[in-house]
Amino acid sequence: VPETLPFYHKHTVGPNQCCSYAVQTINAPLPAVWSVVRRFDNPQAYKHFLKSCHVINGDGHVGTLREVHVISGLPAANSTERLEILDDEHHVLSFSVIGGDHRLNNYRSVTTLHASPCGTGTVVVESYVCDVPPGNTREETCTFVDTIVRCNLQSLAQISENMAARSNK
Ligand code: A8S
Repeated sequence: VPETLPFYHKHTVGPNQCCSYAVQTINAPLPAVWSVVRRFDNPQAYKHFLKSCHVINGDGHVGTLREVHVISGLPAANSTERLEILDDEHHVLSFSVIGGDHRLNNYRSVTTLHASPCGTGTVVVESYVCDVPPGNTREETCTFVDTIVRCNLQSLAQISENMAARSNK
C-alpha cells in the first residue's frame, strides 16, 4: 500500500457528520479502471443512480463543476459537484458536493486506485464524509451512502472487467 493512501483518506469529520469507506477488488488492470474513474464529465458511465451529467464550468481540471441529475425514486433530484483532486500519477480523484436538491450536504469523497499486490487486478478505495441530515441518525446516513457507493463500485468493477475481457480477445 503506497504511503499516499492513508493521507488521502484522512477526512476532517465534524460533530454532525458521518464518514465511512468501501473497498472493491476489480479483476482488471489499473489503467482500464482509471480510464473510467477519471472522467469527471461522465460519472453516469458507472454510477447508475445518475441519469445525466453536464459540465457547467471547467475543462476537467481541478475546480471543474458538474451538475448531475438523479434517477427517480431517490430522495434527491440533482447535485452540483466540484472536482477537488485529479491525480493521474497516484490515481486519486476527489469531488465535493457544493449544492443541489438532495439531503447529503457537504458530501466529499476520495477515490484511490491501487495495483493489486498479486496479479493484474486493481483495488479501489472510496471514502466519504457528509453531514447527517436533520431527522436522520448517523447510522441511517452511512447506510444510505454505503449502499450508493457499493453499487457504484460494483458497477465500476463490471464495466472495467468487461473492457479488460474485450481487449484480451
Ligand atoms: C457519488 C456518491 C453519492 C451520490 C449521491 C453518495 C447522490 O448523487 C445520489 C442520491 C442522493 O440522495 C444524493 O459518488 C446525491 O455520486 C445518487 C444526489 C448527492
